[in-house]
Amino acid sequence: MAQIATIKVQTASGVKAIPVFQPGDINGNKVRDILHVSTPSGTGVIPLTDTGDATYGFLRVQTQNNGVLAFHDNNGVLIDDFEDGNISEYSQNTGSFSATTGSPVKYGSYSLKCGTNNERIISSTLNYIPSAGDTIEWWGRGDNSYSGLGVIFGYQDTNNYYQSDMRVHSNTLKFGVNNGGSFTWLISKTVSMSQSTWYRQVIEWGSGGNFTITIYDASGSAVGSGTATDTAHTSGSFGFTSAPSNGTPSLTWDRVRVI
Ligand SMILES: [Ca+2]
Ligand SMILES: [Ca+2]
Repeated sequence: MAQIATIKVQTASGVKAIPVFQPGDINGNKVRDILHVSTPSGTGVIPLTDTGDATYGFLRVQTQNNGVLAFHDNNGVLIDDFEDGNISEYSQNTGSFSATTGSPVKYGSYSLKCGTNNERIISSTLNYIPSAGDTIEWWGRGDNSYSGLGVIFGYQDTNNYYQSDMRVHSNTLKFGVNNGGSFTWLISKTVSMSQSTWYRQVIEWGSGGNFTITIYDASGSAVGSGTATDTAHTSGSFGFTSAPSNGTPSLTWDRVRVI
C-alpha cells in the first residue's frame, strides 16, 4: 500500500500533513474512492463522497461523528458552481432562477441565471455555508441595462440577513443588512462596471463584524471596494438575489467559494 499523496489540513494548532494511501477504487453510488490514512491510533479509512470536488482542489470527507467536512487547501472551499445543473438545494423564488448550460458560463459547463428583478433563492444545505471569519468569492455579470445582482448570507429569515450586490446597471457596489426587518445600506459606492463582462466580488467577513468588499475584473485588478462594520449576524443560510430594476434583467452567477 503505497503513499500516493499528502493532505494538508488546517487545524486549530496549525497545518497538519496527513499521508494518504490508496489501495484501490470502490465504485458505489456515493463513495468512489477510499483513502487509508495514518491516525494516532492506527490506520483509519476516509471515504471520498463527491468525485466532482477534486476538480476544485478540495476534499469533502464523510466522518464518523461530524457529518461531511470540507477541507480547505489553497483553492478554497466550494459553496456552489451549479455544475449539477439544478437548484434543488434552494427555496423561495426558485421559478425565477435556473442552473443551465449556455453562454455565459465562467467555470465548467453550467452557471446560475435569472431574468426577473427583485427575486432570491436561499439554501442551508450547500457543500459549505459561510459564517463570520470567512472570505466569500463569487463571479457575476449583467448582460443588459437592467442588470444588478448579488448574494445573500448570514440569512436567518426574510427580516434578518446580509446582502452584497454588484449593480452593473447603476455602477454601484452595495452592501446592506436587514436586522429585524429594518434594512440599512452600509456600503453604497460608485464602481464603474461594464455590461456583458465578468466581475469577481470578494467579501471579507471578519469574525468581529468588520467587512471589506472588493470587486475585481477578470484580469484580477480591483475596480472598487468599501468597508463596513456590523455584528447583527454571524452565520446563516446562503443565496442569490436580483436587484430591483424597472425592466427585465439578464443576470449570471458562477463559482462561489470561500477562499
Ligand atoms: Ca444544485
Ligand atoms: Ca459553473
